[in-house]
Amino acid sequence: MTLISPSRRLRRTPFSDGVEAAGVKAYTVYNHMLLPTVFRSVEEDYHHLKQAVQVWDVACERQVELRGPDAGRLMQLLTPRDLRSMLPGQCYYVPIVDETGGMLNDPVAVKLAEDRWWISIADSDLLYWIKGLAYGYRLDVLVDEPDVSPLAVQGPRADDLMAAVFGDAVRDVRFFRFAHLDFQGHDMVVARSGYSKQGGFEIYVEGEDLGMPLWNALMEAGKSMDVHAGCPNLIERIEGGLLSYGNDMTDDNTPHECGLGKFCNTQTAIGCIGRDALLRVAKEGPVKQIRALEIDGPAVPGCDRWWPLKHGAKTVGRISSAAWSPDFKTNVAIGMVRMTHWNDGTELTVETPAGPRQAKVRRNFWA
Ligand code: THG
Repeated sequence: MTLISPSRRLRRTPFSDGVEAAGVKAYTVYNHMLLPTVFRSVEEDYHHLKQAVQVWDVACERQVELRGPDAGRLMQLLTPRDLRSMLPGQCYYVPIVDETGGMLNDPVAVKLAEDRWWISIADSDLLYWIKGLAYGYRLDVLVDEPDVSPLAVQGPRADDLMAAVFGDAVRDVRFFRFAHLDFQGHDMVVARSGYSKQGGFEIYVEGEDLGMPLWNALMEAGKSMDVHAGCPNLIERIEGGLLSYGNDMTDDNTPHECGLGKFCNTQTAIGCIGRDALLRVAKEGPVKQIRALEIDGPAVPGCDRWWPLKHGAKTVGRISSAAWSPDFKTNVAIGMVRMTHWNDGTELTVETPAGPRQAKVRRNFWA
């Protein structure tokens, strides 16, 4: 792997100075923005995340803001999840699909008010799809990307660290809800959410001025809690079955293939784009689906292309994410497997760059 060339197109974040001072070792690019991937080592970061608390620069989880009388109508056009009972103060994980039922993104929708939403997007240029729909449907809504940068606090000690900075009220915020809390005289949206299974919060920081003051306040308050800079951890998110758009699924996949059928209410999400296509796959059922898999042998290399899953000479799927799990003492993986071979315990062969390996389909993820 070669170094990344800095440029104005590859956006820095309000927390980049802190990330650099903390000794970031590698970045990836996500929504045209820097996303740290390693601080000490992926394994050390993993153990620390499961034991203590980390502060993550996830500013690359960019917001698409919908503002105006038709914001709610546009939001329901975008997703097959039924939003009718969603209240301001709630966050929903929402599949976004195109007219064929193909996944365009899997963001977190944040309902700020009836007429104001943030869509906290995964790595695809969803802004243009949404702008196009708002224009084409002649909706009374403004669609833009505000300068809002999430900072995540994740790990078993996240409640204590957040309480030290935002006060004890943060402890009462429920999962996938948010509250408005004060930081140095500024109102911030603080949600109990985040891209790990260790628990924690996401602070939606508006503008860049408060980025480093907040980063520094968390680092200072967390000294006695062994706080460290961290980032979404490959091993932990595979164990937890958290999907990565562009890796584990693309616009070729329906939400049902991605195991996101539970976030679709295609019958009642009247008017959503892709409804007819999804009603068909929901009725028939998908013919391939995301599965957890175990890969035998020593640590596999990083998965930067799909690895074929074989049964004899026949290709029956592919692995899209894989890593050595120190806790489970095996390689944990996420793949897409054909129906004929997706049952728990099915033995397959995976063609890794390190040679063929035995792989076993698992019913559940590890977390
Ligand atoms: N937080 C915010 N924005 C994001 C992410 C995030 N944008 C990009 C990316 N992550 C979007 N993808 C996901 C994937 C999984 C989850 C959230 C965003 C997630 N899933 C939980 C699970 O599957 O267990 C909970 C889902 C639920 O029960 O509603 O949290 O992380 N702001």
